[in-house]
Formats: sequence, structure tokens, C-alpha cells
Amino acid sequence: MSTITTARPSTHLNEQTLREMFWVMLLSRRLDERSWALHRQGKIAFHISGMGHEAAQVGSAFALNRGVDYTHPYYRDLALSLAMGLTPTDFMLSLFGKAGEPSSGARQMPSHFGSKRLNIVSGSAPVATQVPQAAGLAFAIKYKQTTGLVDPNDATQPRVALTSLGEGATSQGEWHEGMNWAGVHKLPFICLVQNNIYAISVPIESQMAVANVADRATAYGVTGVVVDGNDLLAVYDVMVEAVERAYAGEGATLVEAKTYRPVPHSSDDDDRSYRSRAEVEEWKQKDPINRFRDYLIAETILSPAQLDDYEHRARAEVDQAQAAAEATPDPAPEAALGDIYAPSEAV
Ligand SMILES: Cc1ncc(C[n+]2csc(CCOP(=O)(O)OP(=O)(O)O)c2C)c(N)n1
Ligand SMILES: [Mg+2]
Repeated sequence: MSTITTARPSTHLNEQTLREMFWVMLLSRRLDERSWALHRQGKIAFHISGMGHEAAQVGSAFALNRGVDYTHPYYRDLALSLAMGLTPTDFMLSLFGKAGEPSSGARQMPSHFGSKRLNIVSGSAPVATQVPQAAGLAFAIKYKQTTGLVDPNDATQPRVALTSLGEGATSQGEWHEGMNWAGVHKLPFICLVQNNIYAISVPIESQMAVANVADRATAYGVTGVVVDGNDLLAVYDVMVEAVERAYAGEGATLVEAKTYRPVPHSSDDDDRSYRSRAEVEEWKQKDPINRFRDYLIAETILSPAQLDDYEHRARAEVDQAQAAAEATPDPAPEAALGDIYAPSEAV
């Protein structure tokens, strides 16, 4: 296990960046809440939420070279994808399945985030399939650098691939294969496990016989770190170390962010059948956004008036995104036969 050895990188973040991190978390939460409401109003067919995971995701994203490094997210990564540059309208287009949706041209379920422009690679629905794919991306990054195709220090080139998944998905064979590959080839690769202690209704004790997912890192020859996933700056600190390790050619990192999902698994789940309300309430007290908000206010980095302004702006952005998506036409039926990233003639 690695620990932070140098001064915490987050102590160097300026106030504007701290506020920006808060803003992305808040925007993600408000967008997510609206998505649940739209589902209950019968306006959209499905929603799967990132609520509760925002600190793990935004802390990770801000440690990357955003828009340049690769991310290969999973369905909870709304806040991560927004931090990488996806817009609320992009997300709303996916919820409504409208034309111009950037991940898949509205073919995929919502929350299968993807953007060629932002180097966000869209995943498949079977969990953990993104892990060997992201390890392959990391292999390509290293191959290009070591064969002189790109300069390893060129900040305009991707230098790390980050993927994320839940703790339950680490039971899949793909996860082990991807981790092993990353270890063998000492790849510029980060695997972020967002451990919310449930895989739908299956609790972690039924999923694994070790205390931490990151305990397995040694077996793959990668660095393993456990972090409080509800502590934004703690996540940022371990991620900066992981990114620097990757950039320096020192290999892969498995970061396990311990967190919780305070809402059902998806719009089709009823979590009352497998966990107590008392447990959910206890975790809500540790909400990552409230925690960071209280910190910013206590440190006078954010004033109550600024907070109000952020809330108004977040609501306005969500309103605008929803209106834009609702006003957008459905894709033409024949568009389902076309390709996603490039027209057929160009392939
Ligand atoms: C291979 C495969 N099996 C089952 C499913 C159905 N499924 C979707 S999400 C999920 C739970 C995954 O739990 P975890 O990895 O802990 O992530 P979380 O949803 O808790 O963030 C399951 C079983 C799937 N998508 N793919
Ligand atoms: Mg889980």
C-alpha cells in the first residue's frame, strides 16, 4: 500500500480551483436529482445515478490532464464526465435518446458516457469490460512513447488511461485480466474502484473474502491505495500520486475509493428490500458535497451568497439542458444503421 509521502498536492490548489471542484460536484448532483424526477414523471425510461460518488469522481478527474488523458468510465461517472468536459445538455440528450447524443448517437442506454472529442471512451453494458480495454489504451500510450511516435513529455498527448468500476465488478474475469496486463507491462494505467459496498442487492461480504479491493494490487504488481471516497481532497491527493507515477513510467495504480450510493441502484431498483433505512441515513450524514461545502465555507473560500449563486446557476443550467434536449428531435430511424465515430466510407 502506498501512502502520501510528500506534502499533500491539494494544499497547492488555488481557491478558484477548489470552487470549480465544488461547482462540478453540485452541478452533477442537481442534474442527477432532475433525472430521477424526469423518470418518475414518465418522461425518460431509465436513470442510473452517480449520487454520493461525486467526490471520488471529481477528485480523480482534476488530477488528470483533462480533455487530453483518456478516461474509460462506468455508468455512475456523471460527475467525472462533467469534469472532463461533457455538458449537461449532452447528458440530457442521452436520457431522452435524442439526435446528436455524443456517446453513441442515442443507441446506448443513458450513462454510457463517451466523447471522442474529450477522450472519453464509451463502455459496454457488461460490467468490467472497460478494464482490459483501458489497459489496452494504456499499452498503446506506452507503445507510442517507447517507439518514439510521440514525446513522452508532450502534454498535448494522452499520458495515462483511467478506468473506473464498482467493487462488485471486480469479481469479473475481465478485471483480473486487465489488472494483470497493466502490472506485467508497467502501464500508465489507473483503475479507480468506487466501492459503495453493494452490487445492486449483493453486499460486499458476499463478493470478496478480503477487507479491501486494493489488497489485491500486490498480486498484480501494481500499487494499491485505499482512500475515503467521500473526501474530495484526499481522493485528489492519491490520484495526483497515481498520475505522476504513470507519467514517470513507474506503472499502474489501483485506487479504491470507499463510498456509498444513497439512492437505489437504478430507477428500476427498490433498495428497501436489501438494506435498512438507518444505514442509508447514516451515510447521508457523510454526504461528500455537504462535507466539502462546509469546508469551503469554514475556510471562507465560499461565501453563503456565492453558494446561493451556485445553486441558482446549477438549476438554470439543468433547466436549460432539459429544455434543449426536449426540443431536439429523435434520431431518424435509418440513423440506427450508421456508424458512431466515423462514416462508413472513412473506415
Ligand atoms: C457481466 C454483467 N453481469 C451483470 C450485470 C448487471 N449489473 C449491472 S450493474 C451491476 C452491479 C455492479 O455493482 P458494482 O460493480 O459494485 O457497481 P455499483 O453499481 O455498485 O456502482 C450488475 C450486477 C452486468 N451489467 N454485467
Ligand atoms: Mg458497488
